[in-house]
Amino acid sequence: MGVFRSKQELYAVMGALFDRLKEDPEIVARLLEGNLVVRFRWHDPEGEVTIDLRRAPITYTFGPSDLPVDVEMEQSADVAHRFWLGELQVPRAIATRQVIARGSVAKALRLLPAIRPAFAVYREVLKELGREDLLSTPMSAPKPFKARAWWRRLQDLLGRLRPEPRLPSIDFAALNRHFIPLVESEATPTLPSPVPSILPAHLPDLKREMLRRMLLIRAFEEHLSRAFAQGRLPTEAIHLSIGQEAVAVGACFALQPTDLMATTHRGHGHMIAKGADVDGMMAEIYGRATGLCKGKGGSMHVTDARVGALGANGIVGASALIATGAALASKLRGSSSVSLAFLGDGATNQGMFHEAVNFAAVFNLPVIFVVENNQYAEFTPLARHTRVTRLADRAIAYGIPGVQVDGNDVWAVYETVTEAVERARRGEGPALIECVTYRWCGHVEGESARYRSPEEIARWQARDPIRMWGERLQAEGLISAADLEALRQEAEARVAEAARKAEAAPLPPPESLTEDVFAPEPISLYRPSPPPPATREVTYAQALWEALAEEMARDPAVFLMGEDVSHGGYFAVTAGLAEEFPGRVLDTPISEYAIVGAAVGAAMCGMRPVVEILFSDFLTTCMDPLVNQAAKLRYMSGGQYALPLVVRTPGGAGLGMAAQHSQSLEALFTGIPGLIVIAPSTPFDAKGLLKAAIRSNNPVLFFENKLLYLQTGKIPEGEYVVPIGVADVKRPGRDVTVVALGSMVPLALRVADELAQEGIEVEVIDPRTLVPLDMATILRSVLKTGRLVTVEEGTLTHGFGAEIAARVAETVPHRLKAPVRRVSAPDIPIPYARSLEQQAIPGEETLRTAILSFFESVQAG
Ligand SMILES: Cc1ncc(C[n+]2csc(CCOP(=O)(O)OP(=O)(O)O)c2C)c(N)n1
Repeated sequence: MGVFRSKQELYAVMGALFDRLKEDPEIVARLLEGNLVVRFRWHDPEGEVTIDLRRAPITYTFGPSDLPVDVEMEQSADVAHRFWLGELQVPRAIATRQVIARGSVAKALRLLPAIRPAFAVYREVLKELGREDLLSTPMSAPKPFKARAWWRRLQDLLGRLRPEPRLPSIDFAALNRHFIPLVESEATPTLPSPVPSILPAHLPDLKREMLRRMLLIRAFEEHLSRAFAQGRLPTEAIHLSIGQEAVAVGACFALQPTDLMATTHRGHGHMIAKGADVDGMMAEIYGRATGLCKGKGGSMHVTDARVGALGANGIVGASALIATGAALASKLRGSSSVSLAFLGDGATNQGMFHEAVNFAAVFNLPVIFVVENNQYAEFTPLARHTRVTRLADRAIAYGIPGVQVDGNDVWAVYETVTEAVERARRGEGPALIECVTYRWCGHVEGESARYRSPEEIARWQARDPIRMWGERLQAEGLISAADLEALRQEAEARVAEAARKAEAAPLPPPESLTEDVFAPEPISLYRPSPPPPATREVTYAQALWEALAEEMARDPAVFLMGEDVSHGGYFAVTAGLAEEFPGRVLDTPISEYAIVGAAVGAAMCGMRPVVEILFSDFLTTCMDPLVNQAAKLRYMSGGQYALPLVVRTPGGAGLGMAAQHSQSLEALFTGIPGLIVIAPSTPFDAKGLLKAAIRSNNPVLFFENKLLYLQTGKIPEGEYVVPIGVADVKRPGRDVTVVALGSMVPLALRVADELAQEGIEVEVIDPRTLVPLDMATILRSVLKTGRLVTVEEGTLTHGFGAEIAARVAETVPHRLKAPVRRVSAPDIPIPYARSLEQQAIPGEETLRTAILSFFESVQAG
């Protein structure tokens, strides 16, 4: 028997208490807010009371009642007694099954603060009833910890009788495994040093070398054509440039080894002309470990950084942006190197091309755009993809020189490009050169489409650039017919040797699969360390400003670029930096492709661009440079390039800017391998993580929530960085884990503080870095609490919460006491009207309800 010896005694005490409570107007008013019918069931002794909190006066009935009950709590009379003494935390009692709750428990728990004054009343009632003994008597009921200890003992016993399957032990280090190599060295990865020029200075030799190189390209591609037809290449995408060799050789021979070149899917000729290693190229196209890109790029992406190549590229138009970025790097460094982009006639209809040329013109960059007009964009002839008959005229729109040249005349190409290169080297800016030529083969090997007449092909083959150049050299007396034949045989032998080596070379080792996704990073940027004391109060925006200023002062390779950044950008984050760092804060045209694309090119050349995309919604207008270039070029090049760039961008709703200026797109980008994604929530983290991001050797997408810009918080006085890939436990707690992103972190902390008043201890975790994710910290918390809520401003489906929930579920399915709750915006665009916008963004109430729902019984109703 416990504290109450009989049902009558229990009813007498509770009745006296309820009578007192229903006379207290303040308590009554608060209780009526619940609009509930509550039933308490007691056992030991058994009894029950139904209390109607729907209207005044409050009524209660001991024993059976027909009232429709909203919530029912079942417990021993001793537990009830401890509750009224104020000694019991109800949510924890529910969690430990001392109280069995059914129905609208979350709603009922909200009444807890209202009932708190009743604890004093209960003590008075006990005194009035002459039961002072119960105030001081040690409880006969087991205390919670004792109950748990008893439960554990029982489990042990049962376990011995019928051993439970053991949970697999958790490898926390494996949970945080990522593909970023961490090294002790702080050195910045650099491009390999350029190989010395192999171009002869003596003009007749140079002319002969042009012929040799064109023959080599022809032999190389003829071999690929045969190998493809025989099924010896591991690809369905081989784009040959047979018939266009004069463009490749004429243009590349106009460049120095330190000049840079970016090309397209049809880039074999350009690469060989620039001096790429033929064995390495062949092995790459055969998909071998000895390939220039270790078998990760293939024909469309082959590259050799040692010869100043910035890669072939599978995205039509991308080469223009990458070369522009390389030229920007050259200009910022005060270097004399020039860059050159090859692109097709079809690419001149690409937005990337137009943004690149305009950008290059505006900044007067040393870049040459060589449009290789081979008459077709895939199967569509020039006249059907543009009304511009002379593609060189496209230059007029951008105020730069545009020249058309016979692309089958290697000397004409060479002279024209040389002039443009010298002009660019003198600082006179970009030029566009249209080389009119023709491809003899299909767009892609194996092509069956018939869109060209045999007569048309024959007409162009009659102007074979190699034959024409050979005849000219013979006419100039520089070679004989026998020399020509010897050169042809030499080229074929060279290619045959490369093919033989490639076929004998090993396949890439399996372990190389996950290598080269990211460049090596200094381990210091990832190592958790105790944070320095934060003493100085600043806004989030000010913290970002300090990070930018400090890193610009620290590293001359860092520069800023974006729309109106010299004026501070839309949210004034960069204000004043242009004055402090003249020439290193660049206001760009409204060209998001160009902003990020040029950052990619500049980063490949060793700069550390930090660009601002005005609103994260506009990331959609630079998806290619981010997703296909920044995130992929290291991997596709087999680790030849590093891409140390940061894209800062404000996101989130709350400013009445509707669906195209309010999205939270963080989750979208976490599924792109090769990108680091960061979303800090405090000034401390914003500064420390932005500094780490700028020092990172990899592309970082840095989300800043607009509503946080004016939030204040303390930061340390001196130098610090916040480690990448390390989550922060913003508030410890035992009962529920809340993983909150960005703007949801302060909200989660407010809710956690409130719930603490009601006895629920919420642990709030801010991952800070979404990629790489510190899953170990999240999981350790979930193992402690057994309950997980994720809260994000983004939408539900495929949200970040989904990923966390899935990872927790697959790692510790049996440790969750209840299913994971996800709090997010609904799957809708963000609306304009303030009331609707507020409805869309997760608020405190939604989060609170999600947390409290854990304490509702599953047998509700
Ligand atoms: C952005 C993009 N759109 C479409 C394609 C598919 N595609 C590959 S090559 C090609 C034709 C490109 O024509 P052009 O620029 O004239 O170059 P060419 O193939 O003639 O060398 C197309 C449409 C692509 N790779 N990238």
